[in-house]
Amino acid sequence: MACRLRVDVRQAQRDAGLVGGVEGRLPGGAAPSYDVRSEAPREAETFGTMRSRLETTGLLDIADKLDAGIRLDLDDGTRLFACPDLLAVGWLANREREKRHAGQTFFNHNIRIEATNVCVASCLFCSFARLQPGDDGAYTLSLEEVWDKLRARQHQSITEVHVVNGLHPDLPFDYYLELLRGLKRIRPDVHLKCFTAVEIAFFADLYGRTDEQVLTELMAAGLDSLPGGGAEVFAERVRSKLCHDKCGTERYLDIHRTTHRLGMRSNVTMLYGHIETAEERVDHMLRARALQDETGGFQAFIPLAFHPDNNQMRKLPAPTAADTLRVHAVARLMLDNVPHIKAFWVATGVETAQTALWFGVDDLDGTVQEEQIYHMAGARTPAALTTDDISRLIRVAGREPVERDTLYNVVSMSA
Ligand code: V47
Repeated sequence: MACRLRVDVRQAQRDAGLVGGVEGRLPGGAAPSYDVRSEAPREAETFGTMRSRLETTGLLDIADKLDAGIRLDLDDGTRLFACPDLLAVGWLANREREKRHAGQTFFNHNIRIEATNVCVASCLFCSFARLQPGDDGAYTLSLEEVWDKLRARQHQSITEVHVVNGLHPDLPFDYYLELLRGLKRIRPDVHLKCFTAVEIAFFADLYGRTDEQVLTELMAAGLDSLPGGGAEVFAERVRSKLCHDKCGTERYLDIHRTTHRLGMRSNVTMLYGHIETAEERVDHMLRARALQDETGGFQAFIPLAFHPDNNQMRKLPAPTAADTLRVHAVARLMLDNVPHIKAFWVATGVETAQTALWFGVDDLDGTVQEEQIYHMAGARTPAALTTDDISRLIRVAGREPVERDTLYNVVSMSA
């Protein structure tokens, strides 16, 4: 359906309640001014135009639901994915973003450590894992090598270390406990966001503990929160095809439930742009939303753009920028109870992440030094960004940079 883009300024002003009784006259008799210096008519114009545009694209009932604080459901979500008017979807998401955060855009100063890529799981999308310790490209860092990565950055004001590993069959549990203790010895103030729920499940099975025991022991050693990795797509159809031999959806969610009960925060991700349908994307978001209703422990939802290089799904094309913008926007609209929608710039590309700041996104992750999972899967994004780079990207996009720590305490507003 074609969009009606012509601006009916008078109708817009009437819709927005800005025009008094006399046709075409503002209260006091002044003719309406469309000068750039006059904000109210321009706002009214935007509002009225968007209402008619939403009506044309069939999204007006969704806009009304959002205004009334009524939650969107599976059908609403799939319609948002099907709607050809990407800007209308983005406009709705941006409204929700601005209600929560105005123009503020968060990021942190973090490094990534991937201590081993040896992994017993055979996820089709993964370019990072090596099945056996001796396989070409397989590596496992010694604890000293892990700690050296943080020591080498003593001069940097890093606030977070994000650790993600393969599922290594032979390392003792002590390796992970010591890894955390050592990082805290080097930088007691640094936040350790380590091990996906999939790794927690693997540790529990390998070392004969419950998920809760694993989490408790890791917390005692210095773990502060869990990253959102390993969620992929919750729908069983997709999960059984992509990653049948790792922790399933219910256990993933239950580990986050336990994490929150133990007092830690976590994130939740969604790997998109491969074989999943729009319904499965929305279903994924709804399952995350349901757990968030129970616990309130998720800080951010992070859509992760699939990268096809060097893995078993390499015949698939990578998701387009338009799809990326839409996924983030729909996430903002569906996940009314998750405070932050993060664009992981390493995966989306810097330019698309920057644009997404007007499509529901309020967080850009961080400096992400030393990332490998995406770069091995063909990401052409820089190896890292500085805090100055990120601040500039945000400012140039017309948003306000806020350096945060992992728990969203403000580190610096003038970053
Ligand atoms: O779980 C692996 C994904 C995840 C590919 O919590 C791939 O703040 C695309 O979870 N193409 C790990 N994605 C990264 C992760 C993450 C990233 C940023 C922030 C946070 C957070 C968490 O990377 C895996 C998997 O879903 N992944 N291979 C690939 N070829």
